[in-house]
Amino acid sequence: MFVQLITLALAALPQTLAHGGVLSISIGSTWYDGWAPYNSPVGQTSIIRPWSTYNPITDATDPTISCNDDGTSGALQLTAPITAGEKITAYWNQVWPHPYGPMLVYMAQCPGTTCTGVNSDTLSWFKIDESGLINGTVYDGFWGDGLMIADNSSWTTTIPSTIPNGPYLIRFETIALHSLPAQFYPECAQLMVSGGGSLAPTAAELVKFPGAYSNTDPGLDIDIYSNEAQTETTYPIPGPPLYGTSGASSSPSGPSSTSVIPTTTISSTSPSSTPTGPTVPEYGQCGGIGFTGSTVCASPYKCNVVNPYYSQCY
Ligand SMILES: *[C@@H]1O[C@H](CO)[C@@H](O)[C@H](O)[C@H]1NC(C)=O
Ligand SMILES: *[C@@H]1O[C@H](CO)[C@@H](O)[C@H](O)[C@H]1NC(C)=O
Ligand SMILES: [Cu+2]
Repeated sequence: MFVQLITLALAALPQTLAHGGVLSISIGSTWYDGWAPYNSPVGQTSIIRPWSTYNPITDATDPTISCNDDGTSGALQLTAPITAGEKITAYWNQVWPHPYGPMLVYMAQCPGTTCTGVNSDTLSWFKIDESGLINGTVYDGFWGDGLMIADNSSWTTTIPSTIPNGPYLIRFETIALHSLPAQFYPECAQLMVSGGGSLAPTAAELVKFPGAYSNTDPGLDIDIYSNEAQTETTYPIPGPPLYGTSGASSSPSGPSSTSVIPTTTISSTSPSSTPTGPTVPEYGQCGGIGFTGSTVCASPYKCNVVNPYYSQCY
């Protein structure tokens, strides 16, 4: 009997260890302890919104998909100050177990003067960072999730320097594709942004959670172990276009268009000229540290910096 119980306990353990979430955050040299989902919520103080389970969300329309909970703030909810243009790092469980799938970071501005008391399901989110299939094939390639694991199971992103000042939620998400349905692991934190700009997200860049994803999206309904996956080298990252890439910058060659091209967009040097080398298809890699391939995107796509290791055509 005793042996059986131990066996049961050991059998149950890996399931818990196989999942998790964002356990802490750092901004510059300031460390913020996270929410502890398996402790009593009473007395917990964190900039991270309460979240309730290490288990993944597998239904893209689940009401908990905004922040892995019912959307409410904590009783003693904290907010971290951050300057637009500053970096913020989220830390997952060590070592994060799922290397296949994309990393995504969203923000949502809250109405009024604070996000405390604002349900995350009511907000409009824009994507500030994403990393999908970095190289190789869908079947055995290197993904954003793998980069997160390689970087101490953490993800560092930069608050866009152009977003308006105010209270925001930031939503860090890792999506795991090793089984279907896809597994969503989102957690959120409250920020107060200062030193920002005046480039509001466009309507095309804003989404709701739930709403942004469907389990039938090409990037979610994907069998990475299929025969096709073994030759597929592009991957459509779920969700809306990145903040700053649609709207203002889509009106080409207007008299003042150069002044509104966001800093995260690298225009190819001569967008309308015939490329001299091989071109990179939509969602293909076109730059990044250590990248030696073509940096010319097939028309009409542009090369966008996703992170220092990865630029992508879209
Ligand atoms: C894929 O990208 C990662 C991260 O940049 C790099 O470490 C790895 O060597 C690359 N692999 C190939 C086959 O290019
Ligand atoms: C790696 O992450 C842990 C938190 O999971 C943190 O305590 C540690 O300082 C990090 N190490 C480095 C080198 O950043
Ligand atoms: Cu898991």
